[in-house]
Amino acid sequence: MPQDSKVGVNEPGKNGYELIHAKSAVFYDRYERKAELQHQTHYCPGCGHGIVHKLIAEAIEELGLQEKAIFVSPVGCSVFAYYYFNVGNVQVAHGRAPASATAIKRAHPDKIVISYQGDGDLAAIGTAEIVHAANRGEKITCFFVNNAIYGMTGGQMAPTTLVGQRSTTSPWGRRPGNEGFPFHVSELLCTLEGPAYIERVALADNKNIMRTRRAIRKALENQRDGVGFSLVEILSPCPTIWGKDPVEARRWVAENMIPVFPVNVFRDRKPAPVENAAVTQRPLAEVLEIHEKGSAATVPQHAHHFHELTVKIAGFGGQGVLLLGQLLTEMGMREGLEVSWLPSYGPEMRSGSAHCHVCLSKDRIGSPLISHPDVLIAMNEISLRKFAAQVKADGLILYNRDSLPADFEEPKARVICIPASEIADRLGSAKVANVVMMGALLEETEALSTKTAIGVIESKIRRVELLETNRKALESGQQFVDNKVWVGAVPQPDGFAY
Ligand SMILES: Cc1ncc(C[n+]2csc(CCOP(=O)(O)OP(=O)(O)O)c2C)c(N)n1
Ligand code: SF4
Repeated sequence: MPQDSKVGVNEPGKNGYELIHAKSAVFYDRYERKAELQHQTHYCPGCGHGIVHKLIAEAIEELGLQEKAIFVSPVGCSVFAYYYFNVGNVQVAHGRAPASATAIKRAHPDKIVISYQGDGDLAAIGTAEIVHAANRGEKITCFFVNNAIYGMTGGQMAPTTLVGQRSTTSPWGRRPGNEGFPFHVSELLCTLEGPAYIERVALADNKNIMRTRRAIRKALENQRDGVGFSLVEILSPCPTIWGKDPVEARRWVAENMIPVFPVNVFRDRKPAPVENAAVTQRPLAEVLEIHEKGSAATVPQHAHHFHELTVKIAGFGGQGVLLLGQLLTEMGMREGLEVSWLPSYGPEMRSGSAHCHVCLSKDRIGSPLISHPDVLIAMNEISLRKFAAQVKADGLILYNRDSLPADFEEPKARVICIPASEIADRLGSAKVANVVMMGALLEETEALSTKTAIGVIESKIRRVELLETNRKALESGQQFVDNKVWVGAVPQPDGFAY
């Protein structure tokens, strides 16, 4: 089905936040095929994906689900599924469709959420996602296209590759002693309590295609009727990688795949009683404490002198670098700004180096990645040396020491040295050095209000004595900047420097 060029609308949020249903600019507005290719897909001749697409599209149409359906596209040859289904479309990372579909379905229980995956996607990189979504009995529908190979990447062995079947990574043919046995997804999922319906079908001949058609329809009806997790495994030809013509490939499904992966209804039952004990669902906005734009909670009480303020916070894991970023984003959100927070840390998180990018903006934020921040908060020397040169020339660096390292070439950006860790120690908790820095940032930039900062801190910290230390830390950072000035400048009586 062609994709409508205008799928996006900005509608005021019914649940207390703004919903933006718009296609990312990286996608074609309309995917037009040349006149002679109007009735073709990008799939190879004889590929099973095209047939499965047609059967799913027919079922969606016949069941009247088009307006409700959300298709979660995988990584694999069917990566362009969103060009063929004129429904809601979400493209997800390799193997992650069941996890994303879970989130979408839970946020929108009235929608029909379809996870579409190949065998490399579902049974290799995405094994955990499908097993746990099935085990939780998520009320989604999964279509699992098993063509016994990685098609898109040129024919590597998949978990479902048959014993003796050649692939680029098993040129000798799959040997169980080396590569293990073909992986039986339907049988495996059938050991779990969660699934409501599991059937394996095959695109082996017309009779089997009709059976596939019925299974696909049933799996969608199940979701429409609120029945639990449904999965249809479809044995599917991949003529190109198998090195066969379309007719031979279909025959190969019948003669070689079905004996190993028997077609069967493995599970067909209504949800177990325990599933009926409804879990209370709260609206997403309420869980995330998101307030409707323009509501009293988000109307800025503070004048923001910037259009966009970008901050990079860097230091050791354990210095509260990531938390400081989260606090600033939360504050921005409470003051009605668009915000983003992007963390980055090594496998060692605690004690390893960590940094995060924070963006506060009056406009929607295109990318959370910040190459040249307005402000760098460097909690240690390594971070200063690593990131100082990235800061904009008219930017600001807050450095967690009382002076710059002797051999450090002063950057173009202004620098304020604040012994935040020492101040925090004096206050009785090394952990609040990040809040000292927050105080310094607020005082120097006036980007966000102190009142909001205190509100956010109060909502995050329950222990009274800790709360007091944090309040003092914020105040100390502010006072420090008030009384001190940046390196190399001449202090003035009013505390400002020129
Ligand atoms: C994280 C990640 N790892 C690896 C890849 C490369 N990759 C793209 S498609 C694919 C396998 C697809 O095979 P399958 O799911 O069987 O789908 P098919 O192409 O056969 O329909 C792989 C490994 C990727 N895109 N992303
Ligand atoms: S490589 Fe295989 S799975 Fe991919 S489009 Fe071609 S036939 Fe289909």
